[in-house]
Amino acid sequence: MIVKSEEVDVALRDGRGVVALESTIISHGLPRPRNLEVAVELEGRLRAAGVVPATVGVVGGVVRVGLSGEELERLATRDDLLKAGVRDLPSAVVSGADAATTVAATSWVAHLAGIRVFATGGLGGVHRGAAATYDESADLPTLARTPITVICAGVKSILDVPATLERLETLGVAVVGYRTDRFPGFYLTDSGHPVDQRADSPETVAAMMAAADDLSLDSAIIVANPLPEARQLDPELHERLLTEALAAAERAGVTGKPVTPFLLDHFQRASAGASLEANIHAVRGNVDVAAAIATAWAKRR
Ligand code: PSU
Ligand code: MN
Repeated sequence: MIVKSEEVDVALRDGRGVVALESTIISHGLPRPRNLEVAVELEGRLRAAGVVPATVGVVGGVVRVGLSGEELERLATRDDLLKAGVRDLPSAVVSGADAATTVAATSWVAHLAGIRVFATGGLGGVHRGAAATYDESADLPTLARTPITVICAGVKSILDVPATLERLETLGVAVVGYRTDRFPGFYLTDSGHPVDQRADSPETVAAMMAAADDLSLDSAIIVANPLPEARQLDPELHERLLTEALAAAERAGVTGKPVTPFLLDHFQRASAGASLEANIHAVRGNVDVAAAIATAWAKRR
């Protein structure tokens, strides 16, 4: 059901560092042709850091961990690609579909494959107005029951950030600031909210993972890694884009799964690419931290 690439399989058997990557960020989160370039670049960055990349996706109904260049290209260029959360996986398998996996589905599949570290851009979370719409990403409950360490730049500012932090607390998911006491705001260095756990080295994160195992916890650890201030989106521009994007989504009546891609796309077009550069920079930084954590984790074992 889950097929690992040869490279990933050998690395896991040899106890080498492996880092999972999601495919929704490629198919639905970044515009073409940048998306494929970034997907290839991220894999190269991990290899250069001495760890093996394991991009997760569904190709022709096969759930794959570690994609070939052709498979990556197929997921990056198909127009009608499904965005699969965990609940969508069985139907994608049975219908032989191609699908990109969200943070939730990627986490779950990586865990099943024996991978402990996963790098992405931003997590899904609680949407604004969720008290009325109930729109909360399945990323949250899935991370509550999946023992994986996810390195991200926080959650998109398009979400209700404090509500998302509350839900993570309720769900028992640890949120650790990486060299910071502030929860990052994805495009921004600081979301305006604190975190109460902190790690200053990859070894500390690996030690937390080991402690979580000793305590038989099966929830995820989120490592929140901020963009450096010099790379963040101008906070005033950010505020304006956010107001516009939310209004545009409401006018267009977008609800459900397309909400996140719609808002991200609006940000990218309205900022003439500035938000895209911040987004890509954040993912790169997360991949680098993930490589260091995966290496520290591999050394402990
Ligand atoms: N954050 C990004 N880019 C993305 C996403 C999040 O910076 O493309 C994707 C992730 O795959 C995440 C998903 O798991 O959006 C959440 O979607 P939803 O809100 O529909 O659960
Ligand atoms: Mn949703």
